[in-house]
Amino acid sequence: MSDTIFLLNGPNLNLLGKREPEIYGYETLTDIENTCRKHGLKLGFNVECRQSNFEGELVTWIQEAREAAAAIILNAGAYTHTSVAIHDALRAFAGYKVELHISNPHTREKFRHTSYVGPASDAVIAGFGTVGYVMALDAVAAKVKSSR
Ligand code: CA2
Repeated sequence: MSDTIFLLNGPNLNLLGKREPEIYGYETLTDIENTCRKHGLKLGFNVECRQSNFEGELVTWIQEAREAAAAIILNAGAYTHTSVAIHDALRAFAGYKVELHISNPHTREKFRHTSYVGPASDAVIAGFGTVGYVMALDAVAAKVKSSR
């Protein structure tokens, strides 16, 4: 089984740390990705970090994970609430899948209360700020190791 975990971030998450710190915190996406790569190595995993503002690119990466990754951690950003294409791609991935959010969408506007990612995922982590990325890695690593 692959020792790689895909950490995928969707639209606008490249702006982390640069706007709306009261919601999303002060860490940049580069900070988060560096932390996750380092933490992943300690857990025995290579963490492949990618961000895209394009729905189709995220779909292509989820498809690529079928051959290249044991698990996917996905913060699909606003596509969480709209994308049947991402839902379908996740359904076709047999490994472990986590829906991740920095904020808790359920405490926010009503349009954020629907997720197309959650029903195609094994677990959801939301509302812990950027610490949630490390929490997701710990949980996914434990799950993948226990399934071997
Ligand atoms: O809480 C999350 O992680 C979200 O996935 C973030 C998305 C939002 O649409 C989801 O409902 C919840 C938005 C990401 C936008 O990120 C920004 C970061 C800094 C400045 C502006 C946007």
